[in-house]
Amino acid sequence: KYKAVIFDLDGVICHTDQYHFLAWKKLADRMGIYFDKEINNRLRGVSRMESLEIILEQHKGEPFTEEQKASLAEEKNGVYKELLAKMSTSDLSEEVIKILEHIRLKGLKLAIGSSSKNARLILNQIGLPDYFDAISDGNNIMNSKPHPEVFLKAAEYLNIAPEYCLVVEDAKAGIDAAFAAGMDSAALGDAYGYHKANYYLTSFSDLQLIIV
Ligand code: B16
Ligand code: MG
Repeated sequence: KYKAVIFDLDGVICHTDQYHFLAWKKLADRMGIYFDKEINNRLRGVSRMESLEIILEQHKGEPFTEEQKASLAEEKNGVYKELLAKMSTSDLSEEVIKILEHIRLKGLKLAIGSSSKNARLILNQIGLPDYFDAISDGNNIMNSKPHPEVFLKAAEYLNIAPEYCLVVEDAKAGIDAAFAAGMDSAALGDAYGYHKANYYLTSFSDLQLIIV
């Protein structure tokens, strides 16, 4: 049924979600703003500036100017990129490689659909710079998930209609985006059990049960 699989990056292909958490936590601590894993889950799939807005909901006091917000986001991204610089091929699991190869051997196209502006850097770090047939990321979209743009662009780059694409996501915002794009979706991690998904994956390997 499917002709392509579009993978979210952060929280699906690799665990940069941990690094996002650490970088936001560092910023929040410095500013004396409360931040925890539950708030962090709301940042999954959401753009950098929208993530900052969610974090600043806990800030009591004068609102920040757009300029101040841009500099806060830049500060977080600096810390995040220091963490990304330490990533290597060991941050890509054997399990993920095996399943990507399985899907490719079945003749399907593979793409990345990520809200991140650091997506290509991350793919380089984990040793997959040229692996995917298309990469749609934070640099080619105006609206981040739950808006469908990032996945519709991926389908367009692949030249495959949305109805033949399956999206793999760890974020509820990402499942909403797939749904809005008219694509089926498989949910894992934080999105597991979310009602808008078509499939639930207890592990990445469960994809083998869908792409047979
Ligand atoms: P950046 P994904 C998303 O990646 C992350 O889940 C989200 O937490 C982050 O804010 C967003 O990328 C933007 O990332 O600051 O690197 O541009 O899950 O869509 O692959
Ligand atoms: Mg994600």
